Amino acid sequence: MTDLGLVPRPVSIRQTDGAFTVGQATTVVVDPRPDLIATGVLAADLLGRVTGRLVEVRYSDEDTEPRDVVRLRLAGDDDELLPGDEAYRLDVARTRVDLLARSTAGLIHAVVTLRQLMTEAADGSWSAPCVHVDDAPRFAWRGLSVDVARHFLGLDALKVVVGLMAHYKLNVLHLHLTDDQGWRLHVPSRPHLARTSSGTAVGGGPGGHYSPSDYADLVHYAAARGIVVVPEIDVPGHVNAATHAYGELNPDGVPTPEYTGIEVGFSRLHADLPATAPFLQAVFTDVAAMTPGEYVHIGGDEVLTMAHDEYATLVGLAAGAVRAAGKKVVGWQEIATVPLEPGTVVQYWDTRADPAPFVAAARAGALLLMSPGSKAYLDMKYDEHTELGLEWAGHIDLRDAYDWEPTTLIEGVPPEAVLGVEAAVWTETIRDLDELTSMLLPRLAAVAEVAWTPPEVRDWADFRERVAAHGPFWDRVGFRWHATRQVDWP
Ligand code: TNX
Repeated sequence: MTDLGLVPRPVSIRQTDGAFTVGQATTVVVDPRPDLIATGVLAADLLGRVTGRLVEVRYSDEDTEPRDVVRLRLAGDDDELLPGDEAYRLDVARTRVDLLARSTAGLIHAVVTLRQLMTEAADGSWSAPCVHVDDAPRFAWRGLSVDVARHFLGLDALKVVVGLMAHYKLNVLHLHLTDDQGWRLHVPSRPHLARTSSGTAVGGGPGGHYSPSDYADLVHYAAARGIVVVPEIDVPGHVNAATHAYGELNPDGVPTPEYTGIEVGFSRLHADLPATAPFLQAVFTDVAAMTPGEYVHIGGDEVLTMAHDEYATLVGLAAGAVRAAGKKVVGWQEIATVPLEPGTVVQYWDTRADPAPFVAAARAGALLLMSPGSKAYLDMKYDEHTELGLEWAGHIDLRDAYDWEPTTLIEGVPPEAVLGVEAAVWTETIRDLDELTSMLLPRLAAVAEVAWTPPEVRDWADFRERVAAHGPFWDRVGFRWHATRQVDWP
């Protein structure tokens, strides 16, 4: 198990003798169905990149050529797979590789597992050991939240992050698109948001924003890799970029000055201003329209200068607009203090705060997303020597990010209310993709295993051995990463 280096660890894996070697003639074969084309191309592209060969894709519903194929198939009723939409089976034999799943998302997981199994021999050929893998995720929501507001990350960089997420079987990219320091998504009905407030970033960085077509490009790129994008428009605090663009959102009618510091909690909307409700309605309606996924995140965190009634009114307006547009609401843990529709997703983060409202919300029908600051906030420093990052939730070395159990972390939470796990990376101190990956790697791999692998087969000693093989992979791909001394890297 250990020596195969799979992260996250699959539910079950059996190794047999021999290996499959990718040769000149190896092709990817898929059923002739339009929804499998993109997945087949992705598989061929990944195999081609690993091996440096051009791998072709063919469509066929027969298996007349049993040799030298990597066969992707959607399961029928009599195929045996673990339960769930994302389950997959991977069979690597000496002559061929079979990937079976109920969905393209499941097939992508199988492709990723195959890719992680491939190693290069001394003669430059690439092989995967013969294995039988049966696998499925523990949690439905396995996310990464990226703050593109404090520092902007361009579309190309975000696509690299999407690829990295797919490599660890994560399936939700949560984008923190707005904050005091910048507004990063053009919203057609409020054009001044991006026009006036996207050119700033923490410390006077260059800023930037996504046009609707950039955003659609990202959403589709992610979807092809089994990843859904959840946009966050953070209200009713963290709104200086909005109040800078639209003075009507302020009691004196005057735009607030731009902000490039890193304090939190000072900016706010006002429930009693006539512009406020139409603003929330328009923005969330537009953002929902750009979102093929089921969820829109309304923020709701760190509103430090508002009476609770007004907070509840504003959260209610934002949530109402999201629901009216046919989407489900996600919010940070603070929204647990207001009445929520059942099925609302509440995201736990603040390990310093009293969890009682959060527990009560879960008991009343909310779903819980676990992003504990002290485990899953990958902008925390690894240790006191880490150059980048913050420290408010403590230091998070690899083992801290690995050794925790989402269903028992908070006493009194019903385990079945836990929808999933999400890592988060805030970018007050992080300026570009290299700095970002230096904080994500290796810890993102740890959080991904917490989210994917059942607790019975999850084990730190085993993980630290498996993850060691990923260092050379990150080097090969060109990711900057942190070589924590908790692992004996090769
Ligand atoms: C808390 S997490 C915040 C963010 C900061 C982050 C820094 C959350 C909902 N709010 O505004 O960027 O800490 O770690």
